[in-house]
Amino acid sequence: MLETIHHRICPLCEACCGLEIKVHAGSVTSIKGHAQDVFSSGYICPKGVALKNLHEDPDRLRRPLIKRNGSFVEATWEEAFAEIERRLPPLLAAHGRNASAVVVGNPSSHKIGLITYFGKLARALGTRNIFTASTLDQMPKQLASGLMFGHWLCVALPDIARTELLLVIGANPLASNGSMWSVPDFKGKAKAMQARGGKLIVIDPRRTETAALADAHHFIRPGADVFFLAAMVQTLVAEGRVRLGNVAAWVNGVQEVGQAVAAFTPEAVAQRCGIDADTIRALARELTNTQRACVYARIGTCTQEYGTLASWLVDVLNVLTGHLDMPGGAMFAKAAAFASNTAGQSGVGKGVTTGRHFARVSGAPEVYGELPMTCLAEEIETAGPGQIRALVTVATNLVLSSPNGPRLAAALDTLDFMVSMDIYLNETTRHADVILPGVSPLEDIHFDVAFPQLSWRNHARYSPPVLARTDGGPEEWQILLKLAAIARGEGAQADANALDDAQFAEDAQRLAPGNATALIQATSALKGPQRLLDVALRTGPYGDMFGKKPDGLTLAKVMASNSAGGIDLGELQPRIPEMLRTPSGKVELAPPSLLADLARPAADLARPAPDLVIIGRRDVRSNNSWMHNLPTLAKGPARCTALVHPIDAQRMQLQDGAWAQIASGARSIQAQVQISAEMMPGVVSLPHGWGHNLPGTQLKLAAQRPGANLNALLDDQLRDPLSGNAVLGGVAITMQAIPEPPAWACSLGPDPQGPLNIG
Ligand SMILES: Nc1nc2c(c(=O)[nH]1)N[C@H]1C(S)=C(S)[C@@H](COP(=O)(O)OP(=O)(O)OC[C@H]3O[C@@H](n4cnc5c(=O)[nH]c(N)nc54)[C@H](O)[C@@H]3O)O[C@H]1N2
Ligand SMILES: Nc1nc2c(c(=O)[nH]1)N[C@H]1C(S)=C(S)[C@@H](COP(=O)(O)OP(=O)(O)OC[C@H]3O[C@@H](n4cnc5c(=O)[nH]c(N)nc54)[C@H](O)[C@@H]3O)O[C@H]1N2
Ligand code: SF4
Ligand SMILES: [Mo]
Repeated sequence: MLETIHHRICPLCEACCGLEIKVHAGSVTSIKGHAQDVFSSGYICPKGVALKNLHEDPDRLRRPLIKRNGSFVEATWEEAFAEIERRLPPLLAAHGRNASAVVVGNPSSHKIGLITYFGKLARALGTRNIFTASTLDQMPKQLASGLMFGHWLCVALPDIARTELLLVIGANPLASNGSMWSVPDFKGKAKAMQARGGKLIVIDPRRTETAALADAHHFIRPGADVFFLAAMVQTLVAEGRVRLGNVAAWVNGVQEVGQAVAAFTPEAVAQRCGIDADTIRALARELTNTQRACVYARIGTCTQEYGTLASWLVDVLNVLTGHLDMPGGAMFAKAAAFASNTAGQSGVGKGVTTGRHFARVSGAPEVYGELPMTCLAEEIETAGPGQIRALVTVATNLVLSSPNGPRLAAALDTLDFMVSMDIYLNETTRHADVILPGVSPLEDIHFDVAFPQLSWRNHARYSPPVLARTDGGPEEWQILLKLAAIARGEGAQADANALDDAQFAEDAQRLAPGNATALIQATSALKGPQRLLDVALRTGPYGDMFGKKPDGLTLAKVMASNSAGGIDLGELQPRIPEMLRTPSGKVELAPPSLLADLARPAADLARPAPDLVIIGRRDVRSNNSWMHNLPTLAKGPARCTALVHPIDAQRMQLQDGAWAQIASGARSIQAQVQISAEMMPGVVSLPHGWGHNLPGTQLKLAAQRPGANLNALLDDQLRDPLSGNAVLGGVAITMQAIPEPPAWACSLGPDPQGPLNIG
């Protein structure tokens, strides 16, 4: 049998690398970067190679599971849907639509079938209880961008190909490969910038892999970014260095911002930040004096109590230094499909609002249609109308990923019914009554819906399945349609493709008012996400407009470019005012809700810093909570270690390699200590997504080196009030040596890949 070569976009992180995958006799024989890929040019990381492990993982679920008398048994798809039909609609009928909830996790944003169809399930359930990983991650960035530019996905990102100064705050793209910024091979691009005389500066409480590459690195006290950024803005205003560049005619609120930050002088914030006043001033001057410069900030600045303010001030700096929408500055991508800032009227829009409804227990406002993930446990636990009794989870492992995971786990056990769409029986899905397995990425089509809106360069790429499906199961979009039909009371029998046709007929009315029939006919050869994609591409900014622009894009054209590495749509172009979707048609530099929120940090400026706080960390061989079962990633040194600065270790009498109890309030975990001068003194770093020592899972390899669950330590009551985002860092802790490793660390089995360097 001949070897075949396939080209496939990696679905594992936001870098969206193009892969070249060789297959022989139905098995993957090699995975490497696709050198011709127009977006990633052959870059790959170890996780991309692990797609083979993922496909072949014996623990990955291939058939539905139903819990009977407390144990999971394999079931047919018909049995699984019948069980859901038996149990879900009666709960909705008895307790109302808001007795149900949906939680959608990170992998959904990488799968076209999930991202384009989960909204149909949410609408069919008719519930306000919609939770996603966005409120564990990026909602502050989305809210700040939405308030300033008019849509939740109008996110400015560095034009790294042309910049001369990149200030990276609270992000570690060398490990994460970028976030809210699709930038494969960040390292290569940063080095190219340095080679042309440019500079990389990193602000982070840890001297990260990215900081090690940088021309300068400054420690910052966790959670202090709002102070640091406000003082940079204050410097620009006080020294008369504000310049608006190309967007001068399109900015509202410059004066208001200047007044609002007046009290945040570099001297006033220096101690709180751990960065001296001269350094803050010098950075502000360097930023405004450099022709092509950009500030980029990510999860470290979002997952804190002032996340929205910090995210906003990042773009305030980009505007006030004349770098917004400028080549080499902070620019906006123009995606080929599905982008809200290419649809409808250009240059003006509805803007964004929050608080259209509120969480029942905490009163937290709805943001982008969602409630904060950290409200989920109390919404399940608290009796009364609207108490959540039925839950559908889609690609989320919230028991490990969400603060106070043990509380969530206990809450999940009290549900009347829980369905999980997932590929593993893991820490979260073990609580489900029915698990519906998703398809292996190698057996699925791929088109990135979200990330081209956040990409370093414009492109359109599509991947067909690498391998034919052998298990005969439905596609994930079909599962969502079946669940939606059951939730609407239409039963489990309906054919998924017929449901899709009916849904598309509805969508067509919206997409082509007055012309729906023609649209349905023009796309009748396609089904599911492919049909939605063809419409989105053809009506998108590069589209063929169904024949009106014959040279424009269609799905067929993008498909045909697969082996050539996709279609390059060029470098980022200035897009203001056309991409704005604010009601004023201007960049809103001073949204009233953000100015008002500055009162919190102002009052907090004098708050003494705790002696010891904890932050998170990412490793290139890990991906949130779910890739620890894959041999090529699991091997090597232990990754779930607590990094402690030597001064702190000495003070607390902690030994390298020994174990410690880490406590925060009443919660505590045990982790192995790694002494490291990478840390800012007073700050400890522990990765999240570990804690695979819980009973009832089917993750044999991961369970051998479970690691500590950072989220068992964190408080689910801490969040940024504006965005609802969880606080995942800067939390006060105490640490104490423990004489023995915990039992789970001692009971480790042998690593099939070699000896384990742990315990
Ligand atoms: N303390 C702390 N906590 C954090 C973070 C942090 O930095 N610190 N980071 C946060 C961030 S940024 C995020 S995005 C969240 C992520 O948290 P979640 O969104 O919960 O994502 P994961 O933990 O990665 O879990 C993904 C789930 O999807 C399943 N899955 C994988 N592929 C597929 C598929 O193709 N189909 C289906 N149906 N299921 C699939 C996996 O088995 C797993 O159960 O974690 C957050 N939690
Ligand atoms: N290998 C790998 N890649 C991933 C993931 C993964 O788990 N593993 N997860 C993916 C996901 S879902 C996301 S959202 C992205 C996230 O991508 P990034 O935003 O790059 O996330 P991190 O690598 O966690 O980097 C956050 C940095 O913030 C620092 N930090 C912590 N607290 C503060 C603070 O208060 N202020 C400042 N200035 N810095 C702080 C941390 O030390 C850390 O270096 O990564 C994605 N890519
Ligand atoms: S960086 Fe790694 S995980 Fe991310 S898309 Fe590329 S190969 Fe996949
Ligand atoms: Mo994330």
